[in-house]
Amino acid sequence: MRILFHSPAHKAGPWLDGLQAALPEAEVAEWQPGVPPADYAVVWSPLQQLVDDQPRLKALFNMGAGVDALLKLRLPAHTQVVRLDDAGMSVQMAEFVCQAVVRHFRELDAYEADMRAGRWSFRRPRLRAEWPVGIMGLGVLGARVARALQGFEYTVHGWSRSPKAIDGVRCFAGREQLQDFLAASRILVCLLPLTPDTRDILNRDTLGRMMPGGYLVNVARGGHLVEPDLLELLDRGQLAGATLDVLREEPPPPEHPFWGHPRITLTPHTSARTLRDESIAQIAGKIRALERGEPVAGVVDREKGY
Ligand code: NDP
Ligand code: OXD
Repeated sequence: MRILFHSPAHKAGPWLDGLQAALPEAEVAEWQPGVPPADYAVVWSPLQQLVDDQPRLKALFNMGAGVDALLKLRLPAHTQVVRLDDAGMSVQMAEFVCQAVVRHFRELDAYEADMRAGRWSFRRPRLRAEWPVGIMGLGVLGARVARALQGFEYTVHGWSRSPKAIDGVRCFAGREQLQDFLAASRILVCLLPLTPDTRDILNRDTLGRMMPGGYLVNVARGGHLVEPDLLELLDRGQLAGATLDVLREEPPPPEHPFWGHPRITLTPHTSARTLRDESIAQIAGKIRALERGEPVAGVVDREKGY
């Protein structure tokens, strides 16, 4: 069995060593144009050339949860696309979103500014019940985030494509319930996959339907947010601020208006990182299962796009 590795964003050496140690029966190599045909490839943002060069691949393992970059390629029908299924990401995402929500709700930025200015002053505590959190996407990550926020007794709503039942979470589903979901949310967390249905979903109209003075946390993909619309809503005071871990262009160009914006907290696509050991263990387990002819979790539905 031959396995290829390719990622412009990761150091190849440790991944190659780790995959080889986890699958000693396999021949593991870094992909180069023209290498012999392989059975599996472990990739992040691969080139079309890799797919075209490797027509016999049984599966492409994506080194992340979001497969939007991979699905832009022309892929043979017989090659399964398999996403990372948590692999240590959901706890990081829960931690990241909770800090963003808590930081805004508890006005920690304002306290920090006061302290820097030598001001020992208090603000009236906000009422938790007045800050319901809506989570767009109730999959592997969204469901874990919902659970974590419930631990701090926030009111949590969720929106997904198909109806869900999650203890203590008011669940909305489908476009027909999107407006009600937004109207019930004051903090909005985006954890949707980027698909033709969800591109630009955070825009003037949708964000404008949230409770007034709302707060946006986008930890999914930059393509979900219409960036000029966010600026307009911040200027109008319809939104109080945003935490953005993802942008349409990463990194953004120096002249991008989000750099240094007083009401936008930026992080460099780091809310839930791919953890090498967990990911290799998961991928190795799935390769062995596929070799035995067994189904594996995390196979992407190409029609749905996630
Ligand atoms: P999942 O595929 O497990 O869950 C996706 C959720 O979104 C599901 O609940 C799904 O609904 C819902 N959804 C999809 N399309 C629609 C739609 N058109 N309308 C309403 N709901 C929809 O994904 P994950 O939770 O694992 O990850 C979500 C995204 O987070 C990834 O695709 C990736 O883009 C991003 N991500 C970002 C990271 C970062 O570091 N910033 C790290 C990892 C992931 P249903 O349940 O009905 O199918
Ligand atoms: C992912 C990511 O999709 O890192 O896993 O964004």
